[in-house]
Amino acid sequence: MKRIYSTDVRELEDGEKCKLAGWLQEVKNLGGVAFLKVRDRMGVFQVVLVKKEVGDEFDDMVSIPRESVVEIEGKKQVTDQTDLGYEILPTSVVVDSFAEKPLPLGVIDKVDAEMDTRFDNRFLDLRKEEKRLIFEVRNLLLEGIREFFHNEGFIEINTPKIVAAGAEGGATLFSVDYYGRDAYLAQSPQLFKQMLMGGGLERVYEIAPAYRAEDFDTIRHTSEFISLDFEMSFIDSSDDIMDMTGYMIEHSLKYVKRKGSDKLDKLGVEVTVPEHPIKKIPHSECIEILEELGKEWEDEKSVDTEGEKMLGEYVKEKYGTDFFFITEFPTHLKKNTFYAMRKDYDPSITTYFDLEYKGQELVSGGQREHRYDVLINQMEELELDPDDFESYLKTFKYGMPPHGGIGLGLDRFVQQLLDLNNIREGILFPRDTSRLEP
Ligand code: AMO
Repeated sequence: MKRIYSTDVRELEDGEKCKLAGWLQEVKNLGGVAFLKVRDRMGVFQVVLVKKEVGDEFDDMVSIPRESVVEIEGKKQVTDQTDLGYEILPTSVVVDSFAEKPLPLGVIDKVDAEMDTRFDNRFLDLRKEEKRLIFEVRNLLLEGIREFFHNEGFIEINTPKIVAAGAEGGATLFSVDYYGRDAYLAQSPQLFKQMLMGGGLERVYEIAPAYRAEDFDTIRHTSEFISLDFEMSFIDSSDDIMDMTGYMIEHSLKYVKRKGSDKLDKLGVEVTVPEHPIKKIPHSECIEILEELGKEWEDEKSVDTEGEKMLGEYVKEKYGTDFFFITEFPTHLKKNTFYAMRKDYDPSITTYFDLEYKGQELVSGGQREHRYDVLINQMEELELDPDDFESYLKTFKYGMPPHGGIGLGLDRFVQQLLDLNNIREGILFPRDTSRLEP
């Protein structure tokens, strides 16, 4: 007999035979009768053991340790005593694998264990529905994003994650010994995306890991994150990139709402989709707003983590939205972005922007400088050696279209979407300053 899910049993007739399987969540032994609660991917079903009918095996069955994997064959019995509206009267209960006692982590405990214990035992942690659902929603988000790019004529690409030079500056590079040569883990696929614009691919996107040796632990940084990047050619300005970003966010959030409403309900999350066009606030104006809100700076005035939070609340209150762009980033604040196009009327301002979501940076991007001479000047100004970027720079010598793109932190998207208090909650196996296993 083929195994079916607990929810499929609803479709069966009263008394019909079926085979189910899952993890034994709980045993309630009342003496003459016992109830086994078994959990599969879809929910929890109840198996009724009547001692008179089961015979000698009854005692073995009621002593199967919690979280063992069991297969049950039997027949459906309609009842109003369980949420699913039925229970199973078994003809056989087979243990596929016994769970050791005690469990390092309680699966049905109401109170969560420490984060470290949970991540050390992630396989058990994920047996909790509210943890597993995060990844079901994350999957829907990815489906929605891919559907959007497909509709818009983008192709999905894969670029190297072992690279010769950093795209985002030296401070957060992870070194790799590459057959005796110096190499690094890629911080961003940006330079490759740009080379593909030189290659005539015009519209590309990638969803892949990016690596940053962040030397501090925060609730929004990890050493390995999934970067969603797109790049497009023949743009008029960075407005085209912001529009595309906004439509992508809108499409993917609508997709999640449409396909995952039951999951969002269970997680108690309401998703709001941004209206077009997403509000744009120039960086200088953000500083003025923060000054009015009473923010104080120790160093130079910029939108720091505290500022982002304050602006997020301000925009939510004033415009009723979770999203806004910070535009026109000053050149000197985007230190490593030698590739950023600057405003023609004022080179101290770039065409670069961030997209903020619930008071946290989600996206960074802008229009790239595609003119070879200007690019070399900008590199020299930042004291970068063009020789280190030779294979990248070559692309600009032989015909490069105006282009731009973004990088979006997918894990942050999940974090903010589901109001998770830590980015790690939305990552299966997070990597940070202390965690390398599992
Ligand atoms: P940036 O460095 O701003 O831009 O990164 C883009 C987005 O990636 C996410 N992010 C992170 N998420 C988790 N942990 C981290 N350590 C981490 N670092 C970054 C953020 C951020 O907004 N090359 C540009 C993109 C481009 O212009 O195409 C870049 O990587 O959500």
